[in-house]
Amino acid sequence: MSDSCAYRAGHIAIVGRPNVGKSSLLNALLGEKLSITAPKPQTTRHQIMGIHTTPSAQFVYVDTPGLHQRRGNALNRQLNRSAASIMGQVDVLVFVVQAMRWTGEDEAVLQRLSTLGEVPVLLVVNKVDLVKDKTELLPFLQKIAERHPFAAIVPVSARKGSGLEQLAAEVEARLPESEPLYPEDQISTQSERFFVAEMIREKAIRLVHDEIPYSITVEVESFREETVPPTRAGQAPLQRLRIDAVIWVEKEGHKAIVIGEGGQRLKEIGTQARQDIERFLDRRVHLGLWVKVKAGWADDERALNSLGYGDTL
Ligand SMILES: Nc1nc2c(ncn2[C@@H]2O[C@H](COP(=O)(O)OP(=O)(O)OP(=O)(O)O)[C@@H](O)[C@H]2O)c(=O)[nH]1
Ligand SMILES: [Mg+2]
Repeated sequence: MSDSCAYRAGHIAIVGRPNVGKSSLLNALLGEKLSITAPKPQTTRHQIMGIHTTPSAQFVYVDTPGLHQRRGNALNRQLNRSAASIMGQVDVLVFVVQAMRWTGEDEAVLQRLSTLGEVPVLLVVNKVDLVKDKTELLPFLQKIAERHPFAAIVPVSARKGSGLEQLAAEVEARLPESEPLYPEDQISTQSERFFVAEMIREKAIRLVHDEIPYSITVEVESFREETVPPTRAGQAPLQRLRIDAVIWVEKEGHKAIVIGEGGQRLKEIGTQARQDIERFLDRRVHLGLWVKVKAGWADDERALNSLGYGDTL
């Protein structure tokens, strides 16, 4: 018999079609904004690892790019590969769908999950805060339950924070007994530079509206300590982190959109991103942003690799 008090630790992949709230769910589970989110599909482009350690278990979550059916360019194919490759390597799968909305893309994700056999699949029905008449929820849950022998079905709202404790309990019960895999104060294995690039990308995606969100990527070029001399006698010099980053777009026309009239949009992207980065790193930051054109990067396997679109786990 195993000791029911033994420590548990393992990997959990968060999967689903684009825009159902996977990254929002990861952030809500961690209580920290780690993975970027936006009201647009295909926001997440990398596997994002987030570690949550409690006195009884260590949850190593992996948020993934939304699985989609459009064939698309090399970036689209890479996103699907990235999400699919992780599925067979984890202890628990969290399959996220949106309440009251079951689509062909959800069905396609479920088909993939069904081929994995042993790995328990928890169905998370997110955005229940949008369901006005809660009596509608039960028939919806029952219908999906018929499609697959889910280990459990948990309605949640990542936005309102409801259902998360029940979800964590269901996950924990299915993690293997193990010593913690990472130090208890570690929240990710990905670098600060990586998260900084993501925070800049989030603001760029959000502020360009529907114009060009997919053709944006961000590369942090330098990350260094900087001492700013005092402007007045008697003042102490200011210690801050200087970050320079490039926002890559695919076309000259896109560059003009990101920069905006009189540079207004780029300025706003920089201000909002800097605020998030300062909160994340808990220190003063000076952020320098440039917009450059790299034609066709999203359909060039080599360019994708150089921009870091590989798997992280
Ligand atoms: N009302 C409501 N909106 C939510 C909830 N969770 C996420 N959203 C919104 O849904 C949109 C998509 O959220 P994301 O977390 O970026 O979705 P995702 O599944 O990670 O999307 P991709 O990375 O593109 O696959 C955002 O506008 C979120 O604010 C929720 O519980 N309730
Ligand atoms: Mg996401």
